[in-house]
Amino acid sequence: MGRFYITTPIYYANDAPHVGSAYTTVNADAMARWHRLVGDETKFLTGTDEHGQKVADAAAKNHMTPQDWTALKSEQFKEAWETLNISFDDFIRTSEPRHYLTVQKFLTAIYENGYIFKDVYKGLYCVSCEDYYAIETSVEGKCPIHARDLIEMEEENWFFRLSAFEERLEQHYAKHPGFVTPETKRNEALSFIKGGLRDISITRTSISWGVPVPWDEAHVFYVWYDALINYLTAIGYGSDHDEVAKWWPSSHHLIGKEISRFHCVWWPAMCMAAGIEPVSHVQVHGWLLLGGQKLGKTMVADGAVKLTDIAPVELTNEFGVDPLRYYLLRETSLGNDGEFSHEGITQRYNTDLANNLGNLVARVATVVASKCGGDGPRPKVDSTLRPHAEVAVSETAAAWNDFSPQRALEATWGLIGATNAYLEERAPWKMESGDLLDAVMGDALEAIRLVAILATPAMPRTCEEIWLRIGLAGTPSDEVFGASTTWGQYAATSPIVKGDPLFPRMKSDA
Ligand code: ME8
Repeated sequence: MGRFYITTPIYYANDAPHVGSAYTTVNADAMARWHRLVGDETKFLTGTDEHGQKVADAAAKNHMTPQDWTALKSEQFKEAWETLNISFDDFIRTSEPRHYLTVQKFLTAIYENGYIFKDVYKGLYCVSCEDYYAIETSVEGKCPIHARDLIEMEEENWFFRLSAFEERLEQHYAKHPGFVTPETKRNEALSFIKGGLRDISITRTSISWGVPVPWDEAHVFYVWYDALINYLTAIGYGSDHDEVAKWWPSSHHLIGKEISRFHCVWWPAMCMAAGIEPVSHVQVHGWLLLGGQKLGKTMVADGAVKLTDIAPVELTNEFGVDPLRYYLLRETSLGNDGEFSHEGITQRYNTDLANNLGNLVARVATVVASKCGGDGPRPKVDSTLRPHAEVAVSETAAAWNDFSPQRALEATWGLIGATNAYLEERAPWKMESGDLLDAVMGDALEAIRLVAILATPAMPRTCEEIWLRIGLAGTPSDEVFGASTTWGQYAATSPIVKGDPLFPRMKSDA
């Protein structure tokens, strides 16, 4: 049994959640569920990033205090995640006292180690990114990500001596080849480091909504500097229930590619400066796009899309929770960008879920209920389906372990396809009741049992439903993976239930 600590970025509490934030959260959830399924001690953290100019502006615009505003917004995130059946173990809000304590302890350690100094900062700032841009990286004076005007800022700030960590970061990357995946993102981060690092301003006096700097109360920490530390707050860094030694060596940050510089360059350097090891792994993913652009709240604000078209709760009303989860995990390989569309979800739904999985469960249940006396027969030890099942189990497991939900689901759906083909060839619906028919149906039921275990991280409720329908007790998550996934264990404890279609077909113009 291993350990697995997975985190999502903490989402800005300036607006409502959307399908882009759901993308990361569903992926992290599926990975957490996979690790729980294989028996790993697992901790899954998500939360909201509540400080900074952007959140303070949103609160002011809505005539609320930042405290009341962020309380409201963090509830909206929690509600969305509950709707999507997200199994987080902890939800952190950066305005919580436990986070203030950790931030102040962690940054005081860096200060005392001599890596923080005072200087004047002048530069162009994007409030949407909460980040400075050099003139060269701006696009005609606008932010390259949000295409918004950059604001000129000049402040006396405390700085972090990032430049002192170039060599140590390079050494860390060399020593830990899997530190950042996929490799393209690792190479990008590494070449950024090799290009030379500039010291960074880490405090602000222009706003008061932030964590106060303990050695200079006129300043608050810059939002990114407090935000990154959330990953340590949740495991009790510096508190009397400190579990850093327990979780940090098995820690994984799942993040979108636009925040990789913060996580793959600044964050490991901050950890080194504070005297702790960096996080063990950063998994970078690509973007959901709409019309080729990064889908997000800025698009809603600019009127390019309605929030209801990209709000997770609206989408689950339209497609169902598990179909949306499936689509987000299956459609694009983690690391690449992918175009998001209602047509795309409908197509996946009709093909993979209604035609392949739903149809398999329905046809097996119908034949067993009408021709096998209702109870599912046992599988054959030497079934021709067995090698397909063995490949599916090992490839699905390898892919989940490798942070590749798309490949995992492809492998699981390979077994669904093989089982449908097996049934087509034998046409049990035309066979007479008897041993021959029982043998075919036992094999198909065993394949369905295995699919229900393998697809659990992606579609937990559907898999529980399938489990019940094929007459098994408990849930697929009660099983001990490995022991439960060897061929031949299907043994019903109750009669097969036909039930309504799991995925009624949708009109393709839905
Ligand atoms: O950046 N496609 O918060 P944020 C895929 N608070 N993922 C997307 C996406 C899209 N179109 N849009 C958003 C912040 N995401 C900081 C993080 S962490 C210490 C601080 C996901 O609300 C993706 O994971 O802007 C991205 O990195 C994150 O939401 C950004 O969320």
